[in-house]
Amino acid sequence: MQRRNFLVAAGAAFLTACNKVGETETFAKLVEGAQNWHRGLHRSLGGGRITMAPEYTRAELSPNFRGNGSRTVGTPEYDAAQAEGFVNWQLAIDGLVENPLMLNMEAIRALPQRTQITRHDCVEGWSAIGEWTGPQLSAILNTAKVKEGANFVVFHCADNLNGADYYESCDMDDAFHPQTIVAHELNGEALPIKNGAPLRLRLERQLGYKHPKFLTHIEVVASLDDIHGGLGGYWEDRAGYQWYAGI
Ligand SMILES: Nc1nc2c(c(=O)[nH]1)N[C@H]1C(S)=C(S)[C@@H](COP(=O)(O)O)O[C@H]1N2
Ligand SMILES: [Mo]
Repeated sequence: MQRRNFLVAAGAAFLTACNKVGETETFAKLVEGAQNWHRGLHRSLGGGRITMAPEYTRAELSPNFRGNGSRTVGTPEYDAAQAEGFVNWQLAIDGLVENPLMLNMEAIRALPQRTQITRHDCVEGWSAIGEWTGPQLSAILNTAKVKEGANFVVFHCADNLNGADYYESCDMDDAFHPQTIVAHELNGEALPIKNGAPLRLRLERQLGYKHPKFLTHIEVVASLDDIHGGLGGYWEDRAGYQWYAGI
């Protein structure tokens, strides 16, 4: 699979483009969601360009995908959840949505799945190629039905790193991007602890710190001002990292 950039000129062209990346099933839902979210419809059908992150082959997989930052959550609750294979792990979706959701792992796995082989680039100067599987965030958001006025999606995590809860956020373009998935598998296996078990976001057009691990709660908001330090992410609040970390 090579890099694909495509120009979206009309609904038909969008459908073709979606078929190419295997999005047939979610296309109807994507349009439905975009209609709920008028800015999305405008951008996707009004001549905007959807840029895909490069995808790779299995031959290019890194033999070992390292764990960075929090390599576990390290609480008794997390250890207990791990001991039972995360069967009772819950992902909450709320905020500016009509139908707040509480999804367990079975529900996450029951959604249409996307698998993608991508390169992860950390600002600390290392990269790794991994194969990630999980539902598209768009499918989850369309089920929850995003309300008008939503501008950002916030991702809350179970881990506390040096005294602060890890969290991240993205705009609605990235939230509804086809490659933005809630991954529960790496290289065909359940997500390892060090890589964020049981759920971590893949936000493929941005740097490593924008891929929150140990996901517990997805919150749709109008503004990031009142979330933790107000700058949209753990590293943004603490170290001045860019909120939009495009690669
Ligand atoms: N919850 C949580 N998510 C996180 C981090 C973290 O410390 N906690 N570190 C980030 C950083 S800086 C990177 S590079 C990647 C590392 O992902 P990996 O452990 O799968 O290599 O996770 C990101 N997501
Ligand atoms: Mo990183």
